[in-house]
Amino acid sequence: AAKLSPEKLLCQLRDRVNVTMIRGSDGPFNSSEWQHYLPEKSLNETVGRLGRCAVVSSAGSLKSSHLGTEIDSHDAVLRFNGAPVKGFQEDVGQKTTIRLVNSQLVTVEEQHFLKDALYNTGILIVWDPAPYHAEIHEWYRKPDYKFFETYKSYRIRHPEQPFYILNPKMQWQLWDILQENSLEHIQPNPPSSGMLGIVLMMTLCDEVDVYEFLPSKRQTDICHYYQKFHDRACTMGAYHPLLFEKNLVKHLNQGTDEDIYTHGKVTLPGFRNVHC
Ligand code: NCC
Repeated sequence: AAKLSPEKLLCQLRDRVNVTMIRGSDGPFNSSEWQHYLPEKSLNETVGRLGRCAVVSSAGSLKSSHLGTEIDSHDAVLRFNGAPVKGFQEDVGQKTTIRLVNSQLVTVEEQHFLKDALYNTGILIVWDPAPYHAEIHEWYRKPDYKFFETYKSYRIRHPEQPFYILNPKMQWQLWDILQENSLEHIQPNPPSSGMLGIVLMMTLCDEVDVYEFLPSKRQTDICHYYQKFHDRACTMGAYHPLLFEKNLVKHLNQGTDEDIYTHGKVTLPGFRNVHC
């Protein structure tokens, strides 16, 4: 399998990865049991048209990066899971426009998720690993984590905060493209929150700067910038096909290698600026 050119690859991503949120009109969410839980406005209506966006990975290499001001200069900032800003502004900034969380966090860390003020800023989006190319109904009956009840509890506590459920179709549409563009066989696990978030922002923004997804000279075995925990798998991947994701993002980078080395920064075009 020969790798596609960056231009062709961008077209594939634009045309084959359908980034949508579950709407109240989508079965099985159109039942009385779900009435009023899903946001009425679409994500597009909620965020509007975004110019320059930043995606901030949770990597340990953000530590001592002093990237905070640069990150906050973007029109919108995407963060992941429990990644904090308080106490870390200097390195990661303080703006949070969207927070993408996995369903494991929402269920296993339920009490934190429902009570920690960290989650009350910006737009929340939750995603859950679905079976390969499963129909929404099949996934709904057997989600990887049973996060639906906690989702509803959160919506009752914070009815004004936009909180979406990512349509699980996109994870496998994206995985297929990852597989087609790598020489090795990839284990059939969904992409990481990081990769899902990058493609999400490419659909919403004119331009996307991604920080420390491709590690800079500060690369470290420390998993997160906010914890003392060491694990190489955080950067290289274990469950998620992280290494393949990073190769793909490197291939698409429109910035310089110098920017990767010094800032851990990759620049990608938004899909509305991709012409096929
Ligand atoms: O660690 P996590 O990821 O929350 O990180 C978010 C995204 O940042 C990128 N990353 C992170 C660390 C690192 N050293 N290098 C990186 O490039 C990755 O793209 C990653 O996706 C996840 O993807 O949802 C993940 O979530 C955690 C965990 O569930 C949450 O933090 C909630 O506690 C997973 N860890 C475990 O299950 C132990 C992780 O595997 C994937």
